[in-house]
Amino acid sequence: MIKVITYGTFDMLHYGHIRLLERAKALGDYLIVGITSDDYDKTRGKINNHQSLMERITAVKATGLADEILVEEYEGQKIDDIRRLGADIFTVGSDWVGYFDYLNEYCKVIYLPRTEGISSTEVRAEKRKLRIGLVGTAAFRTKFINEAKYVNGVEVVGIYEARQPSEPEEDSLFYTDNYDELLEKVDAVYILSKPELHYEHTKKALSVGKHVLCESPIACTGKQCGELYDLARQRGLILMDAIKTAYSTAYERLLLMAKGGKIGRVVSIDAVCTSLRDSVMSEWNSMCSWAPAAMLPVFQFFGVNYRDRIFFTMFQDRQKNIDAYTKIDFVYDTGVASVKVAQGAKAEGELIITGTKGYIYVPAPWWKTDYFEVRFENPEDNKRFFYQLDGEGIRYEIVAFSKAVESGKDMNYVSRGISEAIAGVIGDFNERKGLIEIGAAAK
Ligand code: C2G
Repeated sequence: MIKVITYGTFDMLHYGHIRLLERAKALGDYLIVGITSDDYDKTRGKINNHQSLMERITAVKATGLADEILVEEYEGQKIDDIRRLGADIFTVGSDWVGYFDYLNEYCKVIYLPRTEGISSTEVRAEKRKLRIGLVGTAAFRTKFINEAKYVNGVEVVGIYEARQPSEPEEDSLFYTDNYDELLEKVDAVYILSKPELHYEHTKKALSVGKHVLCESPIACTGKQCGELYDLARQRGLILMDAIKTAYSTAYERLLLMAKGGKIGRVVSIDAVCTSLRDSVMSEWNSMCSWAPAAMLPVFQFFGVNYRDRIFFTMFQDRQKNIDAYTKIDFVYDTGVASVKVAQGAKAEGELIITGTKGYIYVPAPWWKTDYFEVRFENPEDNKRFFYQLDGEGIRYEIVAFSKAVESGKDMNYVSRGISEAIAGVIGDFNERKGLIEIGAAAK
């Protein structure tokens, strides 16, 4: 019996894939098909898959061409599989010519002519692109524009800001100082204006039927934030909180490990986010710049019903509500949390989750990490984890947003409850509720 093995993503299965599988099958008597896992595809830069692994497996199975299906999860697995399963022939489309010659050491390698004129990318592209408009000026606007280029089915088409930019980021983008004009030309907006404008910019977009991806805080009180989520739901629109940390695979996995009891019972979470910069110029104070990301692990692990919360703040400019440094202590029934955020001070930007059996350590900059460690009393038991993170997580955030818009289902990377809780903390800070001032303000 001649065993043939082939691999692929097989997203949005089309006749190019099927013809490959038919010819692969004809090379022998038994066809094994390896289908790439979502994680492995992310690692190799394929972030636009529309279908989950299970959907892709089901589609390949339905062709009746595969005698056996396996999941490809890591670089180099092909060698393991070929040896373990005794494959006689490895085959793949001619777009990979030369790439798999190294497998000749283990079995015969055959490249089959690729079917021209069809690809998963083209199938995905047939869907109308989601036109996104950017609202406001912020340092990371350019990052968003560049990251969106990696996402199929999405295009940034224009920018609204009160004053015309000195030099546009891209000639292809239209610029306007009229928000209504931008809203007429887009399907969705990404809001990165100064925090106190988020509520009105979001409300206006939702009111005219546009989906919203908004930098956190979405509003400056929990009540206003809830009102916006209600409006989005009533209008059948997506409102998503753009905390890029939530879209980092490493961050997601470390949280699952903490929840799964890997380090015992979690008693405290300590998060530090600092970056020395001119808050006044950027119009974002330390709290708005960093507290949403810093509070995310606290709220996602301990929840939002804390017993007590205290701010310790050193102001840079009290009148302008610019804090140079703020420490927030949360007290829960089952643990405590401390969040330190600063643009007028510098500290190690790490995240530590303390447990009764060990702890999770995420080195700086933890809020865009691809790496973390699980550490125990005996260092020999320590484990290290790495998960690819391209573009600081922004492109995955855009993928999640476009999928939510297409499916009409919020993927809940940042839940409504957490979004509201973040807005509530910002609101309490602005009203100085439970705030102890430290140090003398500059003025
Ligand atoms: N294919 C084809 N004709 C097309 C499109 C794809 O023959 N028009 C072939 C590809 O060459 C590949 C298989 O169909 O052999 C699956 O294609 P993809 O799902 O795009 O998989 P790919 O990313 O090419 O993964 O380790 C991964 C695999 O080796 C290939």
